[in-house]
Amino acid sequence: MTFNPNEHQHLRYNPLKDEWVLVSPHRALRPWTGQTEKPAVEKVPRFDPSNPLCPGVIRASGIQTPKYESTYVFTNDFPALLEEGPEPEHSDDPLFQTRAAKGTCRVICYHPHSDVYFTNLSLGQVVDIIREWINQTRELGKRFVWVQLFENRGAMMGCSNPHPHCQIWASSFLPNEPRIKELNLRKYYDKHGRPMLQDYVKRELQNKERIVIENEEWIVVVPYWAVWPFETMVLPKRQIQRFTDADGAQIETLAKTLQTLVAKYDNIFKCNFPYSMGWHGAPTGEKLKENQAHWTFHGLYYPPLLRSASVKKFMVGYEMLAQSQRDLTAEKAAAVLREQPDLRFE
Ligand code: H2U
Repeated sequence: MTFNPNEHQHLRYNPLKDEWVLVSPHRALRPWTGQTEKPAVEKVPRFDPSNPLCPGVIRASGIQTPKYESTYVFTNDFPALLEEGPEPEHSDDPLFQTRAAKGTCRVICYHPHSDVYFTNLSLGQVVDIIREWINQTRELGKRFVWVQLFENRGAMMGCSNPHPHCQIWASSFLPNEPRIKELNLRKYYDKHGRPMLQDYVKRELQNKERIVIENEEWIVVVPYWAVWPFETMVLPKRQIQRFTDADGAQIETLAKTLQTLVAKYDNIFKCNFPYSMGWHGAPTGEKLKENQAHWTFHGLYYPPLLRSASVKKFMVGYEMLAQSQRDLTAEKAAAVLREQPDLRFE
């Protein structure tokens, strides 16, 4: 028998994380008798007087959310990171190391209406959201080494509020994911003299198998080393290191790209496809002055759904104790996404 990656077990390497994923395509047809979760309630009222993210409603802090008309940004009333506070003593004890942590957490409301999202907003309104993402990244990036913009979509991903919004946590330290990515991107650049993710874009463009969306400025791929069933990466065709480097053409095209990507996701199981998404670019703060040629700005979508609107992949057992494993190959997942219509089902 000759090896066929769509049928036979194998390992794939993630050069960004220096991690392996076990791919077991032969398991894809096994019967399922596990948990099924009710799809999240889809209908959300346009305005809910008890929702603190809606215009004019009083938040937990006692502050009134203003009657905003486009995007609206406020400091999280329950922030995980504060700008000021007592610092622990720096400890290099090999078993009990400690470092100081400072930062700030903000919430970005995308629009005053609760019943809108990328797929039913106009292109201009999505551009406004992206411009807000960039402005926040620029402003916080002056003071903080890492600015993490992320969105949890859907209750399945722990989103506590149905109003369209994302979060931004800026920190005085590099969190684990970017810290490890930084090391591996630098190692690749030092060895090959080119940014890893620009090489990766070129290779994916030649191969085409894992491409979900391609336009003049961006590609969306299910990465070769994907762990989540329908995980995707959004990558620029023209090298930029940070969100703040994106020009008008890249921003406009990104708006369209994200509208299409969300529509394709929602079309797979005819639901509001849950995910955590976010953006990674070169570190900021004191790193703004350093050469960051090894970094390529990119987006990451991590959706948990596996085989229906209610059946998610659990990262448990072998994943927790050994390493990530998937049944559906990245190529099959990309084909499923690619074949979905560009417009949302309703
Ligand atoms: P998620 O649903 O994505 O977790 O985000 C909602 C955020 O909004 C959450 O972090 C904040 C919560 O702390 N929030 C406020 O800051 N003030 C409020 O009055 C309600 C929610």
